[in-house]
Amino acid sequence: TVHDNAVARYAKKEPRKNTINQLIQFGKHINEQKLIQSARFVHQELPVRLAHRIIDLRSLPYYVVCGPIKRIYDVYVEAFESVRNFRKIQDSADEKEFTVLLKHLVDESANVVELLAHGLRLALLKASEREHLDLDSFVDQMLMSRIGRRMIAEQHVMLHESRPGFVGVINTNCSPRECLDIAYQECSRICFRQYGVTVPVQIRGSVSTIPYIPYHLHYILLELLKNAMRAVVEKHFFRSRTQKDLLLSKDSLPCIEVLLTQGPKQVTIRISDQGGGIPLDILPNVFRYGFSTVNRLREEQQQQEGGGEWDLLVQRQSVDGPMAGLGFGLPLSKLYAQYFGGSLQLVSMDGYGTDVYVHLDRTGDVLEGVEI
Ligand code: W6P
Repeated sequence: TVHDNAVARYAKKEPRKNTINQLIQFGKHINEQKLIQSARFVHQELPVRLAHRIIDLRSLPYYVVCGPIKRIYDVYVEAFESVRNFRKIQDSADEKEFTVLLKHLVDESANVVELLAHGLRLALLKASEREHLDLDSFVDQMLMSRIGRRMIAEQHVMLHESRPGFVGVINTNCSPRECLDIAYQECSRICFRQYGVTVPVQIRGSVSTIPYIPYHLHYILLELLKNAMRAVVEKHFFRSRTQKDLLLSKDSLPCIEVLLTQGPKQVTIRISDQGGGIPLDILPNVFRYGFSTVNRLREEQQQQEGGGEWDLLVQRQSVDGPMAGLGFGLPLSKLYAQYFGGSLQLVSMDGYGTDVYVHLDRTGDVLEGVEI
């Protein structure tokens, strides 16, 4: 068909990657001409990046690309076509219309992570009967690429708005400390709603600001704090209740300790909890997608034969609640950290607690979406 050729043609091109500093340099002192240039870049670049993912999706086994994953495929092909078929951007009117299209595409693909999670669990269930199936690097690639596509689309959209301290979605003086405080407040609220208790945090050290996309850092910190709080609460609060020990008071829950440090090139955020650590047999799997849920799902399916497997998966997701971790949140946080040249590492102290190290580049000179 026609778009098969187009996909192949675009997939021959390499994505054009930017650094944060290039994006800032381009986006500051924005004017109409630069907006047109920016739109032209996105117009050319999005189909290239989408084409690579469309090819990837086609290379998966047939039984994987059905249900939710087929829907992702359709969304990508439709996005590919609508961007590619947009007329050559010549003036501000074209640029404005193109920006509207980008906003639609960003909104329409909001549920892709969810679809991917459901599709993956289905695929792993099906595969377990036939073959060993490892989709981790595929999912890494899908999500890393998605972070990039959304970044360039949202960056263009946001270049229309001027916010103090921001160039598009980039905060030129993003404060890790401020981001931590905000994430902690939110996490504390979520935790209190779920468990009726919250875990105190103790923050040491200080760092200067970095050029960064606050949303990325917020996602990482919220996810890590949720995991840490959940571990601490479940170890120190519930266990003592079931053993009919004295109920621990809120104050006796061990703090989550956060250390902020910086060197010439990196900022480091270390988050330490005393939640008992991660059992050694599941430690190798904490960055694997959907691993922790597969067995649980299989049992559930055996109990509840009939009914669409889909509905079951969707329900399952919602009963886990907002504190549920170790599904997609941790590997996705790692990708966000790696996206602009950082990293995320986890060290478990068996029976005691977990340290997570988040390294972030502070130079702004690392290309987006570094190879993984
Ligand atoms: C745990 C498990 C985990 C994952 C990520 C971050 C912190 C923690 N703590 O027990």
